[in-house]
Order: sequence, then C-alpha cells, then structure tokens
Amino acid sequence: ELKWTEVKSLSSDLKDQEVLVRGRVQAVRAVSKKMAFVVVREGLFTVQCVLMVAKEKVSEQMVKFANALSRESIVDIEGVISVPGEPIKGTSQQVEIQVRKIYCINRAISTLPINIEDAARSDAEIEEALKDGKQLVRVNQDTRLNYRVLDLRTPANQAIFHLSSEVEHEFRVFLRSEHFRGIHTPKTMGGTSEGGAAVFRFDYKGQPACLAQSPQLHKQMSISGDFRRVFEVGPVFRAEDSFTHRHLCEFTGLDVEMEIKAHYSEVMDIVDRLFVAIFDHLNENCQGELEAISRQYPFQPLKYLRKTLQLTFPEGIQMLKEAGIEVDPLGDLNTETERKLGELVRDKYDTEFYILHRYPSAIRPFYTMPCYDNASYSNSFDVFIRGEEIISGAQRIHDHEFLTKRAEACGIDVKTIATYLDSFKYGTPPHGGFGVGLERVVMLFCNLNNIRKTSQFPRDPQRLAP
Ligand code: ATP
Ligand code: AMO
Repeated sequence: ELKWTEVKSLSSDLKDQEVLVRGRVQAVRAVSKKMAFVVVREGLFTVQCVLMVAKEKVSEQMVKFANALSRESIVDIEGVISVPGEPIKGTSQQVEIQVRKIYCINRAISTLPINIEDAARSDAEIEEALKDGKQLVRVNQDTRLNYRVLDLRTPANQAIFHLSSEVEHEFRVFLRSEHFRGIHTPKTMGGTSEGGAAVFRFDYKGQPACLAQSPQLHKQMSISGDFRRVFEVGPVFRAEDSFTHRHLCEFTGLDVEMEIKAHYSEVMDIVDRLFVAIFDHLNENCQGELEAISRQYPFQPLKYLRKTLQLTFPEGIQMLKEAGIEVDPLGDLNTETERKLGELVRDKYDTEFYILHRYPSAIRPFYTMPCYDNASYSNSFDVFIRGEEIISGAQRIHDHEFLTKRAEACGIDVKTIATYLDSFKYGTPPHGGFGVGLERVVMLFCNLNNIRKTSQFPRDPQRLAP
C-alpha cells in the first residue's frame, strides 16, 4: 500500500522511493509518442512528472492519455522519485516523479474562463513581456471574482487565505491565554447597533428586523452577564452604498469586550500585545506565504514597534498642522488625512502601526464614554496600518440613564434597543472593547490595494454571487 505524499514534501530525501500524489494538471508538454511531461500542482507547490515508454512499464497508450489531459483536471500519480542533474525550471520542487500510473479523478473542461498561470502573473511581469513585444493576458478583477474558484487557486490567493486563517487563529490563541471567553451573538436584531444608514433591513416573521452591524450591544450585555472578558469571530453586515477599496457589505469581525478596572488604556494594552503577537506570528511562521504574495503583489514588510505607539487625537491634529494640513480639531479625519498622518507617523516614529486615541465625542457612536476631564473628547481609539483604519474601540457608558440620554441625543429610536438599555439597570462594571475587520488586517499587512482580494467571496454593493 502506497502512502499519500504531499507535493510540498517531495525532495531528494525521497530519491528512488515510490510515492502517490494527488494534484491538478498545471501543464502538459508532449515530447513524442514515447514521452510526455505533466506538471502537477498542489496548493503553492508544483512537481514535474515524467512519462517515458519502456521506463516504469509506461505504454504508448499512457503517454497518449497524459497528452490529452486538460489543465486543472485532478489526477492521482504513482511513481518513483528521481533527482535530475540540472535544476528544474518552472516547478517549485527540485525532483521529478517517474510515472508508473496516472489516473484522472475529475476532468476539467478544456476551455477555462481563467488560465491559472495568467491569473498568477504580477503587473511587472506583464509590463516586461510587453516591452519584449509579447502580449500576456491580464485577468481583470471582475473576471477573477466571477470565476473565483479558479482565481483562488493562484499561489498568491492560496497564501492570502492561509494568512487570514492564521490571523484568526492567533487572535483566539492570544485572547484565550489572557482568559477571554469565545462567544456567539445573534446576527438578527430588532434595532441597529451602530445607528446610521448602513443597515440591511428585513422582515422577521412580521417584525421589522436588521442584520447585525456589529456584535456591539450583545458583547456589552455579555459583560452585564458577568462574562468579564469575551471575544467573537463572526460575520458583520453593512449596507454600504458606495464602492470603495476598503468597504464590504459583509465582512468578518474580530470583536473584543472586557471589564476595565481603572482606565481605557487597559483595552489599548490588549490591542498592543495582541497585534504584536499576530504580526510576529505571520513573520515567523508564514515566510513561504509572504513570498508567494510578494511575487504577485510586491510589498515591503510592515514596520511595527515592540511596544505600539499611542498618540492622542489632538497630537495627531498638531502633526498634520505642522505639515501644513488644517483639519477641524473636533471633526473626523477623512481617508486622505488619515493616510497623510500615517506617513507623518512613519517618518517620525518609524512605525506603520499605531493607535490614535481620545477622539472627539461628536464623531463617535452613542455608547462611547466621554473623557472625565473634558466631555468634548472620548475614551476611544482607532488603530491604523499604513495609514488606514483596521480597528475602532472605546470604553462604554455603563450608566443606564446617561446611556439612554446619549442614544436619544444621537437620534436613535430607543424603543428598538430597549432590552440593551435596560440591561444597564441591573449593575454593569466599567468596560470597553474593540472591533477589528479581518479582511482589512490582511489587506494592509500585505499592502494590497483592494479589500476584495482578502475576502474569499466578497459582497459589495453590486456583488451577491458567487
Ligand atoms: P468605521 O465603520 O469604523 O467608521 P470606516 O473605515 O468606514 O470604518 P469611517 O469612520 O466610516 O471609517 O470613515 C472614515 C473616513 O473615511 C470618513 O471620514 C470618510 O472620509 C471616509 N469614508 C468612509 N466611508 C467612505 C465611503 N463609503 N466612500 C469614501 N470615503 C469614505
Ligand atoms: P467600526 O464600525 O469601526 O466599529 O468597525 C470595526 C472595524 O470593522 C472594519 N469595518 C469594515 N471592514 C470591511 N468593510 C466594511 N464596510 C467595514 N466597516 C468596518 C474596520 C473597522 O475598524 N462596534 C464598533 C467596534 C467597537 O467599538 O468595539 C464597530 O463596529 O476594520
């Protein structure tokens, strides 16, 4: 009985041994009636399989069969590992399989809407070919997303979604080690949690309902339920109506909520240590993936400090002012000023990851705790990677009357969130937390230009399929 071997572990250590691998046909090269090469791909890895009549009992029939294999078909290959004298061009593995048997497990149609080798090219490679007078196919984003299962097979995409899974895993590992408990909150609600327009409404058996814009209300109620420290990984729905590079209508939220003993800096301290752990993990354990992404989408490694830089909002405004950019000191930063501040911070502090805290109260959600010393500011923060927001967080108001007043002042119909507001009548400790957009973390860590690249099946204002 032959054991399955992964393509990635095929090396000269296995010389002369028999192996059994499963993969996809990446390319077939017919040499003659008596010889053919089949490049087989499994994830990020490829290996050259050689069929030669007279060797390993290969028949002309088998060579003919191999020559007729369509790209992307699934094949099982039995054979013996050999090590050629010269380096093998175009495959990741530096050994060959001398094929004994080849089975086609599932045949792909012969005209595919996307050729994986085209989809895997970098812009630079395409430009380079143009200079040599060669035309290479450029696969545009809509084609990629329409035929996403094919597009997902490129090395860069295999690597992107590996990183995404690692970020989520490290999020859980770190928080569990800090005694946070994983929870699940409802995604159907009678009211909105973030207020505003960006909400999907639907009919819940005759009652007006919304898809959850965040786990905000229920994660806070978990604190009222004495869960003390909680986290959730789950879908978040936002009925965004504009088309941007960083907004999806459905994304994966990584949410945290915790009791605060004395100061909202306790929450920022978790952000600091959590993200240093996540970034370290990616850099230490995902080298192959980072290289695969870089080959198609070149980027510089993220600059971050061992202890995350914290700046106050007024300090940020001052830095912009000194650079000649006047912004409203009690207003919000826009995409452009956020990015500019990111550049100023990078140049001054040598970091592309930082926390901006003490935001003006007027631009934060109703549940945000104002600063004790000056109510125009709040115990809140945003966190940025390369000048773009990945996290919002804050200490929350835990006094029932004050919270209700703030909700009313923000124009929220308090009837729709009555059970949430009421829960603060029964005693709730001071608490705070934050929400992270998973797709944004991966996008910005790798300096990708569009959030659709880090969502497996993105949902935007126009796209509801696949
Ligand atoms: P959050 O949901 O935390 O607010 P966000 O990244 O959408 O995340 P916003 O506070 O909504 O952040 O927006 C920050 C800035 O980004 C806004 O001041 C605005 O200038 C810009 N912005 C937000 N949404 C859009 C959009 N749909 N199109 C263009 N710019 C936008
Ligand atoms: P906020 O609305 O800032 O805060 O959302 C938190 C984080 O979620 C991500 N995000 C998005 N990602 C993709 N597409 C979108 N349309 C989108 N909107 C937001 C961002 C953002 O930083 N309840 C608060 C969090 C808290 O205070 O705990 C909240 O939802 O990365």
